[in-house]
Amino acid sequence: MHRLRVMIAAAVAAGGWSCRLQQSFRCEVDDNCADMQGKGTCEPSGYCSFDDPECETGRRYGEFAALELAGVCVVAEDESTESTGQPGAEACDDIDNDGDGLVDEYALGNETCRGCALSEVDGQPLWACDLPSGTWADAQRWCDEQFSAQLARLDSEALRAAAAELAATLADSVGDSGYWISARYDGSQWAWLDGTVIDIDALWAPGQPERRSGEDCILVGPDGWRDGFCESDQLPVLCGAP
Ligand SMILES: [Ca+2]
Ligand SMILES: [Ca+2]
Repeated sequence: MHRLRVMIAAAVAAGGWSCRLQQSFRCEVDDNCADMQGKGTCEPSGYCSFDDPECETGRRYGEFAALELAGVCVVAEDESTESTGQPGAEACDDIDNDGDGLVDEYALGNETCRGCALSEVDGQPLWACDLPSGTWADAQRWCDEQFSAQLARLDSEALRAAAAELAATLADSVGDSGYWISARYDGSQWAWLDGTVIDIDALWAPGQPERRSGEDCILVGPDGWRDGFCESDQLPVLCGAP
């Protein structure tokens, strides 16, 4: 109980506390983990640990770490999730911390990463990156390199609605175009990267598609999809599950 009271005090002091006792507490620096018995450590996972000689690393997560970490010994940094099987909280660090096969995806406390806004819709991760990724092919490569992901495949109404909502927040300069996604014209039909044909007729933005020569890649705007020039450069990119 002593540790519990101390952690509540620390959480309140750090301003990160709301009214639910079962809520976890995230730290940014060691000072957020202040304990009356000594100072705690803010681990790379974003949760506090405290000295415990029974742990190999000498540190054990406090009660207010994420549910799967609370009370668990901290694992040495050079031991990956794969080797220990111990899940961690996903963080923007180029590592699949929680062992779900996705790298740097959305998690509570991991809402932005490398200039991208992270979200999850229908259990699918989205990385909305309002940055100059390049052409459609560059964008696909970029999703892979940054997040071991690929251009987003918007299979459900919920995913399409989320993409439109994200596109509505884009700067005016790109608002007329939108995000690159996985869809493109394969020479005879519109299809996702894996070749699955898209039932696209109801998805076009007003006035689209224009079908000018070379407009074979899809951009998602706030009001629907448009056919864009695959070689258009410097456009934002929406990455999705690999
Ligand atoms: Ca992960
Ligand atoms: Ca990570």
